[in-house]
Amino acid sequence: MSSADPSQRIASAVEAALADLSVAGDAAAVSAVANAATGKKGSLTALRRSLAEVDDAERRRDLGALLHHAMETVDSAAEQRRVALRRAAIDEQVARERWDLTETALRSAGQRRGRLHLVTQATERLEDVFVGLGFQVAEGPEVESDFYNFEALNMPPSHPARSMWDTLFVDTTETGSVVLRTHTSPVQIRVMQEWPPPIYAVMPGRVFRRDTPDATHMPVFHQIEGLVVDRGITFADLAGTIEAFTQAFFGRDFTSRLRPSYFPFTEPSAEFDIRRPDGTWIELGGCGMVHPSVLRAGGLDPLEWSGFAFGFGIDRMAKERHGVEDLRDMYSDDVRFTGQFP
Ligand code: FA5
Repeated sequence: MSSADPSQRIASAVEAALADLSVAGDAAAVSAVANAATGKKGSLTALRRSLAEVDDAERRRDLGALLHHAMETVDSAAEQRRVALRRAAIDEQVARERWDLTETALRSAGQRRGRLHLVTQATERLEDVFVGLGFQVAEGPEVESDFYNFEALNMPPSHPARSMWDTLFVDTTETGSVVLRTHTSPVQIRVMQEWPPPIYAVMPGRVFRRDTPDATHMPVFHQIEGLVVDRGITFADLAGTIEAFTQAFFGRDFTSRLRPSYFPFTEPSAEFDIRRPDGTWIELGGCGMVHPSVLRAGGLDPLEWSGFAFGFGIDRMAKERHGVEDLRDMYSDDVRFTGQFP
């Protein structure tokens, strides 16, 4: 060790590091100061390396202990500074986002205090659009039997298409006989069984799937089913209805397309996408001509009646309409998010 007074140099290095730490303004600055003292090329590390030059074994041991303590002092001061900065950042955020309900109540006295959820607003608007096109609104149960959710929709037990829906089963004595409905399509059967044709119906409601939440998926979400049964209904009626609906709901600068697809309960089947004004597409639902077996399950003669059906995801429609990037935001109940919408 070259200096005449190494313990003095250790003390000064610690003092300088502690002074710098006390004014370090963020985590990066704290790490830089700590590194300059105890890092690979740090001042204290250099002093420790030069201990080898001290001949007196006892003095070398004393200086080693002193250095060890000095490095610990700097590292622990750095950690304390990091904790203090984190705490200050949290305090600052809490102060910034403080929400005084008394102020809110006073400010909104005499004004509207709340609003319907974006998905409820979308559902009501969808109903309005379809009622305007001559449809009636129907509803069905959220807890369904296997018969309505699958079998009557042309999916007998062990049909591979059942795996298209990650089903949540209800625990009953007869395993697999009761499900949380995976789509609104079972309401097609219920409507056919109850209403004599011609049928022009939409059926909105909540559906359930074992889906992991992400920007476009929720395990609990909403669909609106459409069912038309009449004489001489063709695929052109389906395409025309979907285009008319797209423009009525999203505006004239949106358009729709149908892509060939497969659903066991429609034949032919298609996926329904809309094109946003920026030219990008998003899938909103499935549709097709009602399968003869499904008409029969609903008690109708497929030689006399034909029809089309569709099922759209309402949450995705609300997301598109309001330019929301992530479906999960719509369920976060965060006032900073909900407050943005009229
Ligand atoms: C069906 O559920 C069919 N029942 C639709 C149908 C009805 C086809 C009538 C033919 C005739 P699919 O699984 O593709 O199809 O879901 C329809 C729409 O629901 C999707 O396009 C999407 O908009 C929405 N959707 C599906 N899964 C989720 C989810 N986990 N979260 C949010 N929306 C979803």
